[in-house]
Amino acid sequence: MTNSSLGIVYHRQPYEEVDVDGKIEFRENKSPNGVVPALKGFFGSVDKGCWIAWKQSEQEGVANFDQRIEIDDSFGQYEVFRIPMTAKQVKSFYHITSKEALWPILHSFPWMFNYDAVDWETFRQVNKQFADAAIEQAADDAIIWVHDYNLWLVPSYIRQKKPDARIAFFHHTPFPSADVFNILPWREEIVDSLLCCDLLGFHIPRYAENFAGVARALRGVELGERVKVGAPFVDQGAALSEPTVVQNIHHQGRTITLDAWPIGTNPRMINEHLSDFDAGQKVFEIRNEIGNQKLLVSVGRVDYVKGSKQLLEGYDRLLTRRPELKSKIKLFLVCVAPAMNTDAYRNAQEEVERLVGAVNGKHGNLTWTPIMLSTRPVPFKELVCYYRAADVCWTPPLRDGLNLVAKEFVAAQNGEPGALVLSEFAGAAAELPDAVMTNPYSHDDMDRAIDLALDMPLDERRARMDRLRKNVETWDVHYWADHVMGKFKALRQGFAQEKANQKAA
Ligand code: GDG
Repeated sequence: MTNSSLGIVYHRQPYEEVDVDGKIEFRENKSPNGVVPALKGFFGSVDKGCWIAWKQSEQEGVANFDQRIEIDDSFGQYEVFRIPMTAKQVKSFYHITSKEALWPILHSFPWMFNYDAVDWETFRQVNKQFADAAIEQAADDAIIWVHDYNLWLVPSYIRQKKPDARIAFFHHTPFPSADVFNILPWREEIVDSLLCCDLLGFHIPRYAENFAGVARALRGVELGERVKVGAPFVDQGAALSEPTVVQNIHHQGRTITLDAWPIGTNPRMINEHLSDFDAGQKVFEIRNEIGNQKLLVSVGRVDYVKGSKQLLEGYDRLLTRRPELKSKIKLFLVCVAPAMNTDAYRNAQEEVERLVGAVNGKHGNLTWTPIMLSTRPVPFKELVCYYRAADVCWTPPLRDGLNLVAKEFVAAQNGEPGALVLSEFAGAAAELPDAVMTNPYSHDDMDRAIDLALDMPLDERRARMDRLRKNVETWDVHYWADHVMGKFKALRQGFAQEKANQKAA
């Protein structure tokens, strides 16, 4: 039994395991971007931290590896507790239930919802294993911070065994409206579990409001104070804007704090990479190779929610509508193939490859290829060079919790006058109003937005990028971390007060 003061419950391990001559070494992730480093950063501010994740094993419930390991890296010292899970459990819990049933609902794609393959009992069991591990690792007054929808049931299992636990939860995805969320046949069990939390975090006010609506419809919870939405959010007029947001929910004698605050990126780290001699060379090489063409970049995982199909169709229309752009423009598309071997993801990848082939075949010639596609991950240090060299970053997800790529592009431009074309349905749109907004569901609007970005006068591009950069630099990953730590502090104070009141009574 350990006694961590912060337990992060996230399904993936926070490092890379490398086999060096038969000995396993734990190394920091090669990509210093995304969610994992943002979360590891919290270990620098607590006495003792622990991370709970799963690791594949041969036999159910039996670990053929050390379950608990100590990590000492640039983020600090912390423990990692690994839950053994068989390939069959991972397939059922993650690839099927999480990705084929829950993900499409969260992203408002109900027609992709695959109910028949779901084994809810396995989903429950896996969530219970995570809850048990968290209870075992965490000190009595620890904050247990659970991440994302694949661990939705963890809070209720913790609360059942440890009624006075301090539980926080963060959603990285959108939270849909009740009309869509209620398609889930397990909706009550999920909402009851989320109502076991003390703090529920979302990227933007719209998602917090959607959750409040679901909880009110299903459980008749009482909504607490509503406040006006302020910086960094757009409070009206945008697809994801909300003028006010509810602060807390009261249910069965407990108060659940709702928090809407978006993760940021790390502009300092990005610009440190870019100030390396090698990075400078790479940016120079990219620009040299591109010559007088305009470079468009688009980066993301292969996923039907990310809008790659809409992007490629838009690019095809652009080259058809404006043939004078041929040989004057190039799209670098990073669409990393998923490890998942499910129909939906295989189809999405095949579609991207087919469309890229079709556009290159239709518009390209011996000396000019309109699209350069990478389905392999590009090392982050190289990726930021493309962000810096690009004229336009085209990010048209149909739905996205936030979208860190948009913020990374802005950070990497560091004063260069590139244009960001961003879907109105990415959470980041609620805090980056100076992007060229686009509605990926409308051909006309996609066409308007890419034309606007390509033809925008330098002064306007510069002015927009300056404002975008100010937002991204102000509301960065450190700001997010301080914000969350502030919420944790308030939670701890609330608990201490409650205990004092109980004692006095
Ligand atoms: C989920 C939510 C939410 C991508 N290709 C490469 C690469 N990446 C990195 C990017 C960025 C990260 O992956 C992607 O982050 P996003 O936020 O864009 O999207 P998701 O992976 O879907 O993340 C999302 C996020 O959680 C945080 O809460 O914003 O809405 O879906 O950091 O740079 N990195 C490298 N090579 C690549 O080829 N090295």
